[in-house]
Parts: sequence; C-alpha cells; structure tokens
Amino acid sequence: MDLSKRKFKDDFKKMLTEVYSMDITESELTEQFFTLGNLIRSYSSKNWSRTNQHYSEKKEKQVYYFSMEFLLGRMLKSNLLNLGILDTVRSALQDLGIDLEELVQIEPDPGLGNGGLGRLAACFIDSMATSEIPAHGNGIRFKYGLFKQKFVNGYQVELPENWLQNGNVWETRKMHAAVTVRFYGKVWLQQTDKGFLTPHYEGAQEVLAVPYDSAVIGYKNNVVNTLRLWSAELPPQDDISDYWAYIHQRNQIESISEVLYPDDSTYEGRLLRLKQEYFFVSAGIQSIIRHFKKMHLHMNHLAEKVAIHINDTHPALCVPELMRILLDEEHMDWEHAWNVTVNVMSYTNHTIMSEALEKWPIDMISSLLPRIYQVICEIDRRYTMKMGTLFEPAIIDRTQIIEGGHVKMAHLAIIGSHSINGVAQLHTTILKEKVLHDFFLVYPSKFNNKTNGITQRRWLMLANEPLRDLINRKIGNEWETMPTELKMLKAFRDDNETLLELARIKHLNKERFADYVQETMGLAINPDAIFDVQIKRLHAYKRQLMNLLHILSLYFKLKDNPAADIQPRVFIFGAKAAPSYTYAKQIIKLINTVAELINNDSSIENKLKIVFVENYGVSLAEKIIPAADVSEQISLASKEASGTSNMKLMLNGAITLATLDGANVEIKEHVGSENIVIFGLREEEVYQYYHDGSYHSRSYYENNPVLHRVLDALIDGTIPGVVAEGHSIFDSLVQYGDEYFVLRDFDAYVAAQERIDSLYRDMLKWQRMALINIAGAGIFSSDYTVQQYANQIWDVSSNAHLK
Ligand code: GL2
Repeated sequence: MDLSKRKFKDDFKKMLTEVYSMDITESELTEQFFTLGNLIRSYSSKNWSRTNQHYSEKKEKQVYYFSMEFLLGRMLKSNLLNLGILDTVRSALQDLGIDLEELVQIEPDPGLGNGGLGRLAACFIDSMATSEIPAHGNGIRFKYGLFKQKFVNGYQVELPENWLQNGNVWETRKMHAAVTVRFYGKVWLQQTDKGFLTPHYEGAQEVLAVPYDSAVIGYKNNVVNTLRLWSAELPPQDDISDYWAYIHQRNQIESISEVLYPDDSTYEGRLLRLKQEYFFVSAGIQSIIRHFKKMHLHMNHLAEKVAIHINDTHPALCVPELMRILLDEEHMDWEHAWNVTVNVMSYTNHTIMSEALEKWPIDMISSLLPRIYQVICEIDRRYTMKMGTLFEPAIIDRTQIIEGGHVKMAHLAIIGSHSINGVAQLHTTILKEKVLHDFFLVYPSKFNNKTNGITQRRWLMLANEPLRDLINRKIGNEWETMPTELKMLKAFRDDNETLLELARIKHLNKERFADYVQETMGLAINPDAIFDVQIKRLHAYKRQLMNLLHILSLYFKLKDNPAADIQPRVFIFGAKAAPSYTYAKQIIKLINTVAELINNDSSIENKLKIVFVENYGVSLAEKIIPAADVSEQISLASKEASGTSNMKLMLNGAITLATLDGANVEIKEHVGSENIVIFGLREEEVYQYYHDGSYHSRSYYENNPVLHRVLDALIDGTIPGVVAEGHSIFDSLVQYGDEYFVLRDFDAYVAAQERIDSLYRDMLKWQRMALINIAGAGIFSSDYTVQQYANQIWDVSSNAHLK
C-alpha cells in the first residue's frame, strides 16, 4: 500500500488520542503497540472485505486448512512487511521517538502449536495469501498456548502461557457466525413425512463455537485471507435455576478451548483431546456449509467449490462430520454424500512414529459422539465390503478403521480423502513402502509427495535484514516472491568481496545473539567460535543425546590435552519436552548439567560453551537462526518426516550436518554433497537392522574407548548431580538396546564433526558453502509448496488476480 511517513504519523497520533486519549509523550509501549496494531488492522480492512467479496462474487473454490495448531509467532512486523510499509513505519516511528523493535517485544508470541507441524501451518497461510490462493486456516483459539518452559536446577518446569491476558489485537470476535456443536446424548433415526431418515437427539450437551477471525495478509498483493480460530462457550440460557451448576457447566465447556495439548508426537487417550478435535472440525464444517449455501448450488457441487485439508490426523473427524451433515441435514443418499466427501477431503501425514497415529477407544467415541460413531461404523462396513472383494482378507484387516476396540484416525482420513501426502520424498516413500503399504496397495493413486517449505519472508527478510540487504544488492529482490531466483547468488561463489561480506553479516548476527545470551543468561560466548545449533522438540529420535555425547568427547579431549587443536565451539540447544515424556526431560537435565560443568571449567579456556535457551519458540528461533554456522539435523534416518528448521537454517547460510533423513536428502540434492556434511546410517540400513535384529549397542560401548569413557561419565560421578538421569540414560543406550542407534552412529558423527572443524578453518571456503546453501534454499519456500497443493490436490487456481 502507499503510505507516506507524514500520513502514518498523523494516523498514529490520531488513533492514540482516539483510543487512549493520550499524546505520544504520555503513552507507554503497550499503548503504542496496540495503537500500531489497530492501525495495521484499519489499513488492511478494506482489502480483507474486498478479498472476501471477490471470492463470493466470483464463486471461487475455497480451501480450508484444518489444523489443530497454528504456530504463528509475533505478527506485528510480518503484517507491516506484507503490507509493504515496514520501512516507512519504522522510520516514522523513529521520528516520533519510538523504537519499533521495542514495540515488537510487547506482542506476546502465541504458542498455538508444538513444533514443526504447527509452524508449517503458519508458513502455509502466509504463503497461500501471498500466492493468491483462496485459502483459510481453521483451528482452535486456545486460551493457553504451549507451556512456558523454565529451568529450575536444570530441570524443565512448565508454566502456563497466558498469551491472551492483555487481549489479542489481531482478532475479531464474530458472534453472528457462531455455531452449535453437540456432544453426548442418545441418537436414533426417524422417518420424516417426506420419507427422509433424520436423527433425533436426546440429552445432548450443546456447546457454542464462537469464531475469532484474524487477517492473513498477502505480501504486497492486496489479498487478505482469514484465519478462523474457534472458542468454546456455554450457549446463552434464559433462566439459570442453579447458579453453581451453571458455573460448573460453563467451566467444563470452556475447558474445550482452554489448553493446547502439549504433546508433540506421543498419544495419550484424553477425552478432552477428542472433544477438541470434534469441536473445531464440526464448527468449521458447519460454517463452510453455511457459506456454501449462500451460493445456491446443489450439495452435489460442493467439491467444485470447497476443498478441506486435514493436517495430520487431528482433524480426521472432518470425514464423518461432513457425511453427517450431507446425510442428516441435506438428505443426500450415502453414495452421493460419500462421493462428495472424498472429493472434498485431502490428508497430510506428518510422522511415521507409530505412537503418534491416533486411535480412540470405541467406548469413548461412541458415548461422546454417538452419531459420528454410527457414521464411522458405516464407512468402515462399506469399505470392508467393497474392498473385501478385491483384496486379501489380511489387507482388509490391517486397513480397517475400527479394529481392536479402537477407531483409527489415520485410516479414517485415508479412506475418506482423495489425496494422501507425505512431507518429504523419503517420508512419502516410507509411507508407501512400509508404514502405509497396505493402503498404497488399495489406493495407489491417492498417494503423493509434497515436500515441506518455509516462508522466506519471516525467516530471511524479517529475521535477517543484513543478509536480505546484501542479497538485494547483489541480485535484486525478485526472490521475495520467486525464491528460486536466489540461485543467481551462485554467480558470486568466487567473489571474495561477497564472501567476506557474508562472513561479516554472520559475525554481526552472532554478536547480537551473544549479547542476548549475555543479557538473559549471564553467559559470555565468543562470536568467533563455531555456533553449532540444534533447535527442535526434545525427542529421543532427534538424538540431542548424540550431540551431547560428542560434546563430552571434545571436553575430555581438552581435559587430556589442553593444547588440543580444536576450533572453539558454542553448542546451542533449544528444546521443549512434552511434560509427560520422562526420558526427554532427563536429557534436558543432563544437557543443563553438562553445560554447567563445561561452561565453568576454566581449564578448557572457553573453547567449548553450551547454551541451552529457555522456552524455545518462534521468537527465539528468529534470533538463533541468523547466527548459526552449523545446522544439526541428526535424527535417526527414517524417523524425521521432513524437518523444517533444516530449511530455515540453510536459508540463513548455516552448513547442514545431517543424516539422510527427511528433507535433508533433498537439501543434499540441491546443494551438492560438497556443500553439506552427511553421515550415519541410511534408512535402508536401519530397516535392515530391524529386519535381522543384529544391532547390539553394548558392543559399541565395550569396544569403542571414546564412547566408553563418555558413557561412563554419565554414571561415575564425573557429571555431578545426575545420578538418576545418568543411569537411566546409560541404561537406555547400553542395556536396553539403544532404540535410535545413537551408539551405532556415534563414530560417524564424530568424524562428521571433525570435518566441520576442518572446513571452518578455511573461511572463504566456508562462506562459499554458505552462499551455495542460501542460493539453493529457494526451492524450499512454502510459496512453492502451497502452489503444488493448490494445483495438484485442491484443484484451485493460485492466482486470484486481485491487484
Ligand atoms: C512433524 C514432523 O515430526 C516433522 O519432521 C515435520 O517437518 C513437521 C511438518 O511436516 O511435522 N510431525 C509432527 O507431529 N510434528 C512435526 O513437527 N509435531
């Protein structure tokens, strides 16, 4: 948008007076932040309604991305950037004596997601608006985001994250669009006068689902899509006979949208979780149908106007919920309703970890959602009947929805969707060949791959302005919306001036992060050291532990020989563990304790430091990633579906140190094996071990002296204060089989780290690698990912022509 500094200053002062009756000198940061937020809203509101109007008038097919999580991060700068007014506003505020960076800090970072999956959804809505795809997010307005992590004596402690405390400037409550969601009760089918079977409910609990909409602003294109998050409320009641019963009921209902389930991948049978899933699914689909009906088209045409995406299994109830509405409320016959449903739905699988494949006990689902359960039974019955004639019984048994007293959500999503995708090539191959092989036999054409992506706007243009400026000076700014144009940077691979400039920027970012660490943790780190970064949820398969064992090996090397020639390193960790995941929490305690030991040992002359940042999330990622030299992507091959921090880090010039897992495989293809450091078991070797059962971790402990010493340190008192944790972790590796092959990959990892050490010594060579990584990162933009979803899955145009 066109906005002069003068106009902005006038608007800002006017808004401050109107809302707070203050002038600038009286106002504090909070008032200034809300004033700016409200101004941004007013600047985007016209385009928001124009966009919706355009979609309605043109009867555009619309996409609804159903996701339990949207890990947005702070929106202030992102909205300014996308409106094209970031620099103007920053400079105008400066004239008014206000520092934009200080205002940014006022905004809470809404943690409405656990990790990669939730952040992917956030990147997608940004990219969908930018790519002019008529697509909206649909999720839950959790009152409390993911817990706030504190370390107390090295242990993770969880505190509530009350992000809504001071209100959310971006949202609008849309009471007129509220819908009712039903739980419990009894249901039976009755014939109406017109001959339809309609369900009758008795004793159902009714919950009011109230939507809160936020604008999703496309990058400089006038498109504004919608993120709709639902909040659970008690429906208004005329007479409240029992006040306390009323309060109790209200609390119970409001608890549905109270907390984000704090688990990244492990499954626990929680009734509340199932309620949450049905709640936002039912609310979302009812609202879609309401909207569709305004077009006055027959329901048979729904799939021409609506695509619903099921992001992981959490919203899999979309399938029976749409069926319920088509059958019970629209009186379609089963065949037509099913045809429409399958054409509308598509599903992404985000993990092969079997404990994350959700399943619900029949008792729970049938009492909470009686009608939905009937529909699921009928879907299952028809599936087994139809496919039973075509495939052998064992395949049908393994692919049924209801099995062993449980409803399997992935099976429901697969049977009820026309498309099933994995999130990286390797992951999709593993789905087809292993994890979902039976389904691949049944529905080969449904399977496809869509490698994840990230938005270069947040992760480069905003997070790393010095690098953005350098790139723009070298190759112009076309890459902002056509990110593969970053490849033009390759022309500078032998240009020492550019490489030195890259080095200077990295150093600057490292200094900034070092200042932050000094301020917040009181720890001095050296920006000349290698900044070696592993930021992701704490999970055994991601092998933060292997990283730590390597650090210990370096530490002992220096203890034995203080003159040992190693490049100084700062190992940076950011990770939350699910509160109930004991083993992960033990690893956190161990890392913190080793950090304490190493950081305070003056005999190693600051050659090693460990920084474990508290409460890792989007805002911290934005500080760490631009300062990273090394990107640790060291999961056991086959376990990380894709990973996305790998993409953000390469885009910022970090060198990837990786196993051939998830999207690392594709990163290697794009940058070439000389610009990435690969090590460790490959996926087929891992499966071979599973097959022949020949991995015996103890022999690695017994035969590898370095490993022996490092592992002994866990249990012999070398690391003080971790007796219980040390033994538990030692046993998991040596005694109980080392599920994720940490000891098997250790030597290869150490060798790979030595290679990093030696590469880093040649500064120009290192920067050349960094440059090639930045130049090759464009393909991993979520702009391309969503365009592929649009063209190949949703069948919508990725160009709404709103300009
Ligand atoms: C995840 C995968 O673990 C991760 O590899 C992937 O990049 C993201 C996004 O596709 O999805 N699956 C999952 O349940 N979480 C992830 O981060 N939480």
